[in-house]
Amino acid sequence: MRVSIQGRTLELALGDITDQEVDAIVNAANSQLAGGGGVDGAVHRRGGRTIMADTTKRYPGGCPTGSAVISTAGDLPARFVIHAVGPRWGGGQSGEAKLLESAYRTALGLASEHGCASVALPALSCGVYGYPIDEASRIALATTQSFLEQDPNVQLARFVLFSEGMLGAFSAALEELSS
Ligand code: AR6
Repeated sequence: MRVSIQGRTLELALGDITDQEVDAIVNAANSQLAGGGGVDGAVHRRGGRTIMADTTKRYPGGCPTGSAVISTAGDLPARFVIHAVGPRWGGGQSGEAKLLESAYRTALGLASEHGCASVALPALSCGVYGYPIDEASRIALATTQSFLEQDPNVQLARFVLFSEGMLGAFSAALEELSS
């Protein structure tokens, strides 16, 4: 599914984010930038050691929840990896929605600052961090839509979802948002 936003494209795809041939892929990182499972595991496995070497050198203090940092993409087909730290779901009363929104907004802003025309994003916080998918998909898409409305550089934002179920949830949210 794909929508056009002032000539820019917001699309949904099923697949593995590490296969994406785009300028930047967004990683679902933790605040220590220590690596882990899910998207993070795949990024470091496929991208090789230079990604961790670069992030450790440039961001020794890690990255706060709700923010993002940028590194080399190592052996991945992308030019950059943007490590975004979404919140752990704790019931919804701990500012999770604002933190998830700012993780996406910061990641997209870094892509723009680095001249990226195309960005692939995962469903931040929807795996190990346990964020309810319906709520997370609405925040992810609304934040990206409003970013694309204002940003001059990013022409394509592609959410890469890992299962039919996730793709269905994101598709329903995107239909709701664009109706
Ligand atoms: N491509 C696209 N989506 C994927 C892939 C992939 N290769 N692998 C998993 N997903 P998660 P989080 C989906 O757990 O919830 C890590 O240990 C997955 O099905 O990667 O933000 C980090 O180090 C889910 O829908 O990220 C952190 O400690 C979504 O991507 C922590 O997990 C996000 O799942 C971050 O947890």
